[in-house]
Amino acid sequence: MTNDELDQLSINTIRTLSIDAVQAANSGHPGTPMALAPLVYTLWNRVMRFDPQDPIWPNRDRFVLSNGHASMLLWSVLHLTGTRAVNADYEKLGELAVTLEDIRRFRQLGSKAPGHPEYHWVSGVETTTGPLGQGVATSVGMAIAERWLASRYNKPNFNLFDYNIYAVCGDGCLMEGVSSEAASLAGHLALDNLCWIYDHNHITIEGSTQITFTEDVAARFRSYRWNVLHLNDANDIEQIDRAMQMFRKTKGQPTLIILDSHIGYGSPNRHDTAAAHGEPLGTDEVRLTKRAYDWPEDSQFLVPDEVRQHFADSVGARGASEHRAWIDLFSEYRTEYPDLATQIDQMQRRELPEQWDQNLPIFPEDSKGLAGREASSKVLNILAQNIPWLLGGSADLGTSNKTLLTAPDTGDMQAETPGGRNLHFGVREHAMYAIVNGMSLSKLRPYGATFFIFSDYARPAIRLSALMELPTILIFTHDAMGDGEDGPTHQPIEQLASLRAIPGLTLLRPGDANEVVEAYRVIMQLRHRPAALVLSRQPLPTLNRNKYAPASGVARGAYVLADSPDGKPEIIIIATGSEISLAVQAHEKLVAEGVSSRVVSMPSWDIFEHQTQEYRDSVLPADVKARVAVEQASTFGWERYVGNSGRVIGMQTFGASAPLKELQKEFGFESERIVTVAKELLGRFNT
Ligand SMILES: Cc1ncc(C[n+]2csc(CCOP(=O)(O)OP(=O)(O)O)c2C)c(N)n1
Repeated sequence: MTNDELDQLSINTIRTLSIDAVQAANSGHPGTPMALAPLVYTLWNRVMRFDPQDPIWPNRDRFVLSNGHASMLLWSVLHLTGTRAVNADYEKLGELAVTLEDIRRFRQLGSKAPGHPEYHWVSGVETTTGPLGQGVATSVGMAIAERWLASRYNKPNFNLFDYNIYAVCGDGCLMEGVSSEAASLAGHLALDNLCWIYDHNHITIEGSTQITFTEDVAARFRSYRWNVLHLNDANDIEQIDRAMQMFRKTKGQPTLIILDSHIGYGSPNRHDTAAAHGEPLGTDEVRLTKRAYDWPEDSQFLVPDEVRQHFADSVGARGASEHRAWIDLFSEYRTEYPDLATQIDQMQRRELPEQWDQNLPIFPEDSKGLAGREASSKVLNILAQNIPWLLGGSADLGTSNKTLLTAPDTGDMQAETPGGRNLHFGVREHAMYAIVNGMSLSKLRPYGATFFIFSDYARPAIRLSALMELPTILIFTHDAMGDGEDGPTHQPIEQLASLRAIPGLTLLRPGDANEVVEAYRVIMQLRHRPAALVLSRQPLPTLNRNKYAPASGVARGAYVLADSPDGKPEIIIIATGSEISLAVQAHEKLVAEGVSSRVVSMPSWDIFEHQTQEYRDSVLPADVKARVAVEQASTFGWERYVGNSGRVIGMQTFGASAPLKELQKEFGFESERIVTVAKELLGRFNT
């Protein structure tokens, strides 16, 4: 068999596996895998540095399939390369990441060939994709991370990090705003390790892009300062190969390759968008298509032995030898730079350096207190000194979010200083969290910050962080009505409830400076969960922890902060964040009046839900039915803790523009109100 024939056979194997899998599942998109098989084949077989025996080797090239609906492309190459599985502890397992049986069971429960690429589910998947635009935006974070790692850890004669990031996308990805935000930043940062390949097929689900998307994409990307290449034949693998070489030679700019293609290439019905896009081809057309590919018409899930061998001889052999060379290089590096090597090891396993929490502050009692964001700034700067790979920034609100690192060895990240640890994301919240995801996938410990209200702008990326089980850190300040005069557009109401609804996201709303410290202590130890830290803009009194329970209770999600002298409360006041001090004031008044009151500080529902039933019952005894929850946000969801006979002091409407004091009065966030509600519940107050 000639090399050309082997190329073609391999490409058609990817195509027919995709066709058969979609047909068997009776759902999925066969058209795009058929058209992009030559691209993916060329990238993997000729270009990418990837060792199928160890798909998490740190210096591998990254492949992101941003048009995740074409997942069969990825399942095919992971299978054909014989990529091995790893587990959540980054241990290599002997088995295949994707078996032929998985492909036969494409999109079925338990299959390692699910509908879309899923990071924590299938080894070899670099990031979860499917919501269009996320993959390409995330790839920018991967590119930032590579530049950062190279800048921090490469030494003369030790090019430990020099990998590239390839992301494939379609019209959908480039229509989504998040890709524009991310591309703009990638151009600004001159990320020349980043290559997006745009499948330019003029088709989305509703039909021709003539009805929706007629802009000049090339001109747009040139204006973002990208290098733009145009290929007119998606089947010409030599052309694709040359374009990849040009990308690798291009310095100071990311590259966009616009690849003209025809969806469902080879299918007789290829201009019927429904058939080629969102639906299986149907048995008759499958046969005709296989005939057009010169493929045995009756075969199913056929993988010729030569094709497996060919993948092993090309990407497999190349990856293995490059990986071996890297291991040797790293072991010499370890001798010369043991501390840096240890850092790399720890980072790869998502472990923390020893003494990562040394010098964390303890804040003394202070009735005037400290804003949540100020306490956060102090803690973050200390953690940044202890954890060299902790880095991040804000979407243009760093001075308000107080996330700027001022410690030595931080500095700004810009194109010419890629090792900086203060990122400037610009006013791009959505891309910021997608980029944070990409950095976390690269094993850095990134945070992103903005006002809490703008979490809405970033929710799809936050959701993916949770789905991927990434330990990202989302810092949100201005958590309630603290920015009073800015008014209802800036006052979060439903954001706490809505982020609490995301499975796998740990949300913490600390109530004073010491709770902020403890919240960070919890967050830093998370290895497989994102955390949202929700902080106040305004000062919050720092509680006297000799009088009240220690803030270490934060680690349990909720704890008894103040109790009735006999430990047998008749009423429980549950509060979070800025409402903690109100709850404590109300408690003191109630106790003075002879009411047995308890205050529960509940910074994290999520963590509390993970405690034993026994602990939860000890904090919220079932027989105490008189309960008041106080939180300056939507009351939605608090029923679960106050029960049918409890009350919630919260928000039923949007806020308003006025000084905070007036808003607190207007909306009833005053200790007197809590006292009144408590007495009403106990039937001791005649309303
Ligand atoms: C954010 C988002 N919106 C909508 C969809 C549903 N969807 C899946 S594929 C697709 C069309 C994408 O078109 P294109 O990117 O051109 O891919 P191609 O037609 O080339 O496969 C849409 C709208 C999605 N996956 N994500």
